[in-house]
Amino acid sequence: ATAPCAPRGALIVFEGIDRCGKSTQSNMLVNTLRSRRVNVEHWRFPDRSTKIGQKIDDYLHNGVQQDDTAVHLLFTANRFEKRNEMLRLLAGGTTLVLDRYSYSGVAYTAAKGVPHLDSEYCRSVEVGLPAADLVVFMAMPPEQAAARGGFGAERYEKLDFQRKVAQQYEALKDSHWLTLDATLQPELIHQQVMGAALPMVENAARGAPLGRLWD
Ligand code: Z5A
Ligand code: MG
Repeated sequence: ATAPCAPRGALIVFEGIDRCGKSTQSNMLVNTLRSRRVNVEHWRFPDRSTKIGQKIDDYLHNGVQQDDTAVHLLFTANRFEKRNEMLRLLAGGTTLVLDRYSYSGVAYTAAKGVPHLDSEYCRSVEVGLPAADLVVFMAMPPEQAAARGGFGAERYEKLDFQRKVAQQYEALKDSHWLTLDATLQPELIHQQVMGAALPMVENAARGAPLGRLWD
């Protein structure tokens, strides 16, 4: 067995199609962890506050055209520009809860069906980022997600496209994924999230090594 590393924070990621409840559940998780005195930060990707993030926002929100490969690499660069800060916080014992991460990067771009932008290529450019200890995947039929309202405001918010994204996510699942029924009541989902997240926080505090994408 490998020797344990230094205590660290856990990396917990929320993923799923639009409107499945990632922001709701990641907020609830952060609040409950804080109430239990866990040192935790809440981030989202894309991080629209950086220069790269502003370009992404222009593309998603403001109809600015962009080459598919270029925009894919902007999303990736937006994670890499935060990589050192992520590593520093985790090493210092802060748990990071992320609202979307690399899995969104792969699933949304691969869903476009551009020949050279397949899932394998999309994963390859994420290599070197820290891997999540836990991916909470919030599963829900795209029709039901669309019925929650708010679809149509941004570029990818179309039912057909969301179906393709859901298929891409299916192919990414690994042993770190917890798939939850996102159509349940928020409080019920939260209990399941807590049941999975707390052991990850404890493992990380005991020095479980941080993984690397995509080992
Ligand atoms: N993207 C990409 O292409 N490449 C990348 O690398 C990354 C992202 C990182 C922006 O994402 C876009 O960027 C996104 C992927 C792409 N594509 N699109 N479009 P975003 O995270 O900024 O936006 P979003 O996915 O559209 O998320 P959202 O609209 O913020 O949805 P959410 O956070 O999953 O859901 P929510 O806001 O928590 O809840 C939605 C509504 O449902 C709201 O009214 C809630 O009150 C309600 N809700 C929540 N939970 C429940 C339950 N359990 N029951 C009933 N109602 C609920
Ligand atoms: Mg959200």
